[in-house]
Amino acid sequence: MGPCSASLAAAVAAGLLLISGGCVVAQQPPPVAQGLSFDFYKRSCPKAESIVRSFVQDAVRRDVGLAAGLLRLHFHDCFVQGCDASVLLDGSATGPGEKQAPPNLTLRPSAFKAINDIHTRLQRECAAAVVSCSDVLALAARDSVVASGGPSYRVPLGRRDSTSFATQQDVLGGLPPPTATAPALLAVLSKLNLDAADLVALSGGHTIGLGHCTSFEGRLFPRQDPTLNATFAGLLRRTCPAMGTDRRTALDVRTPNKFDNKYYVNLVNREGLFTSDQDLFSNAATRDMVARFAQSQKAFFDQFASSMVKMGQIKVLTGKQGQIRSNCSARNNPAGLLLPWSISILDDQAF
Ligand code: HEM
Ligand SMILES: *[C@@H]1O[C@H](CO)[C@@H](O)[C@H](O)[C@H]1NC(C)=O
Ligand SMILES: *[C@@H]1O[C@H](CO)[C@@H](O)[C@H](O)[C@H]1NC(C)=O
Ligand SMILES: CC(=O)N[C@H]1CO[C@H](CO)[C@@H](O)[C@@H]1O
Repeated sequence: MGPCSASLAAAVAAGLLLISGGCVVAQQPPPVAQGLSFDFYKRSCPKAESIVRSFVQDAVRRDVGLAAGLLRLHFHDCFVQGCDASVLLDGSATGPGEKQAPPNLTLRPSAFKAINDIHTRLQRECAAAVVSCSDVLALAARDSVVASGGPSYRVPLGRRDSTSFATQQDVLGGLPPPTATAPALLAVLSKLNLDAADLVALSGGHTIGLGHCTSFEGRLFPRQDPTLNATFAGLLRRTCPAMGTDRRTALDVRTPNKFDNKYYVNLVNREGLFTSDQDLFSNAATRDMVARFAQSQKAFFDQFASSMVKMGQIKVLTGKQGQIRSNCSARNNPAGLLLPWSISILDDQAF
């Protein structure tokens, strides 16, 4: 058995193939974090993956924008305090939580609702509190990519949900703004053990979905960003005629609802919507990879699949850490802990 057949076996096992010069080589699959596994719910909830998949397929058929909403929700979850479903929590112990921080103002309410609906369905199918909300986020993101025409990949499972809130500071520190340049983005990602290939591929998530004028108006007003394709800038000005316009436009001007490599074709044509997108082509460290993905959808899909598995394992809680929430929007009521309302109940009983 030569090196090609050995790597073929590994590649088939990982579900990732890369044809190169007649020899099939494996795109090195990212390692699976300790405590996670591909068959985590095999016994406790064997239908978990198919339930999420059919829900997402149906829901995206009805509302194509939901796919973008679910993909972005998983990204925001993972970049803030790790993939622990903290993004789903309403409020916090001391005031507004992760959901209420500025970058989250534009997360789609329909995506939060879909996660809760899927989780409720899973609780009905399997025992309560078996499948974590963070695993539902990871699966729903993958199935949204597939439902939009993108690559499939296997998702390691077994994440547990946070018992602690992320603060607004955590959100602002974890999520780079759309005005960030490539070096700034690389710095943010390197803290999460993600590299330049991960940055370029994951940014390709902007091949679907919408952005508000306020996220890129600095490239139009007061002066037009000279790196913006002038024809494209004219188009944007029709949607966003002045600062502060409350409207949205496609992130991918060519194929707004299809998960494909056109995002990179846009960048080559200087039609990236955000500075954080366009600078990937302006910057020498990432430019060649953008050009490669613009040429080869397969190269993009292979790297995207691998980078999503990496992103999906950022600071995961496993084993006895965290909890499995029974309501994705709220932490479980810790048994024996006196909450303000339980004290008042005791008061009523003349405690
Ligand atoms: C690299 C840094 C990133 C920055 C600076 C960034 C920034 C943004 C901004 C500003 C928006 C639009 C918000 C609005 O105006 O409504 C957006 C939307 C979106 N982002 Fe990112 N993003 C980044 C990475 C990612 C990653 C890694 C993914 C997923 C793999 C992703 C997926 C999405 C999707 C799908 C949307 C559209 C959401 C919708 O239509 O509801 N982004 N992003
Ligand atoms: C601007 O966009 C148009 C339309 O996609 C394209 O034909 C043209 O080459 C672009 N210009 C530059 C300088 O990239
Ligand atoms: C889940 O928790 C949220 C936030 O506390 C609450 O508003 C909602 O009613 C809960 N849902 C269910 C089904 O109990
Ligand atoms: C989707 C979501 O929860 N959005 C919230 C973001 O924060 C604002 C301001 O606090 C809330 O009003 C939204 O409901």
